[in-house]
Amino acid sequence: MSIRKLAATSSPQEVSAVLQEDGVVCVQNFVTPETLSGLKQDLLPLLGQAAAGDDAYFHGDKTRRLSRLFARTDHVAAIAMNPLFLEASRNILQANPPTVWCGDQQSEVVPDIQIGATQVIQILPGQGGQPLHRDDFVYLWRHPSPQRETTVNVMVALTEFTHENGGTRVIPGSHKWDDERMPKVEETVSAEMNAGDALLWLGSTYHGGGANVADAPRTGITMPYILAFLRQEENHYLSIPIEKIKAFPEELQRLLGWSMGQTYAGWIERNGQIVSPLELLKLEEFKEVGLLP
Ligand SMILES: O=C(O)CCC(=O)C(=O)O
Ligand SMILES: [Fe+2]
Repeated sequence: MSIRKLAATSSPQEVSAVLQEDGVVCVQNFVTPETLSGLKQDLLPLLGQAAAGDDAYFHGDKTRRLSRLFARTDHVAAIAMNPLFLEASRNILQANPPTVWCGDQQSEVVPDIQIGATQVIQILPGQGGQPLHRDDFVYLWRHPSPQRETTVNVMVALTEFTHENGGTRVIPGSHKWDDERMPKVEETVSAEMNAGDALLWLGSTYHGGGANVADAPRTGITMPYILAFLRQEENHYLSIPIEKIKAFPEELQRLLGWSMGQTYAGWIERNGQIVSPLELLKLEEFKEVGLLP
C-alpha cells in the first residue's frame, strides 16, 4: 500500500477522508514558497548550532531537534492555520461527539483541539531508523479505540524527503491494528516529498523517522493537533513569551491552550470567578505566568 498524494487545492474533507481510510496522506505544496523560505531562514541557523540528541534509541544521536517554534519563527503559524491541516484535524478529532447528562439536561459536547507540540527535526547522515511507534502512546491510548482519535500529526518537509535520506516511514492502514500486533520495518513505505510538501498521519498510525544513508541532512517540522482535554506534550505556557502570545489571533491563542473548553478544562480563578485564560491575555498588566494581576 502506498501513500496517497493530494494537491493543495484539495478540500479538508478529501484530506480527512483519506486519513480515515489509510491513516496517512501526503499534501503537495502544503506551504507557499514564501513560508518555506521564511521557515528555513529562521530555523536552519539555529539547527546548525544545536547539539544532536543523547538518546540513541528513540530521539536519535545523529538527529537535531528544536522546539518552542512559535517563539522562534512567525512563519510556523501558517502550518497551524493551514485549513487542510486544521479543518481535516477537526473533522477527525471532533467526529462522533459524545452526549453527557448534567442534571436533567443532556447535551452533545464537541471536544476542542489544541497544538500538542512543535519540533523541527533534522536527521543527519548516519542516523539509523527511529523505532516504529504510534504518537498516541503519549496518552496510553488503546486500539482499536471505540471512541476517537487523539492526534493528527503533520511533517512539513523543509528539504526533499527520500527513502535514502530518512523520509518518514509509515505503515498505511496500521491505524486499524490492535495493540498486540508488532510493527515491522518491512511493512513501511517511505514518504517521498519535495520541500514544502507535508505528510499527515493519525496518532494511531505506526511510523518513525527513516535511516539517513544519504550525504545531506533531512529536515522537517512536526506539530500534532490533539484533543484539548489531554495534556500538551510540549509545555507551551513555559515556552512562548506572553508578549508573543498576546500578539497572535484569538484562534491561535486558543489552539496553543489559552482557552477553557466546553468541559471547563484549563480555567483560572479571577476575582472569585471561573474564567478562561483568554481573559488574562486581554489585560495590559498581565506580563508573566504565575503573577495574576
Ligand atoms: O522524523 C520523522 O520523520 C518522524 C519523527 C517522529 O515520528 C517522532 O519523533 O515522533
Ligand atoms: Fe512520531
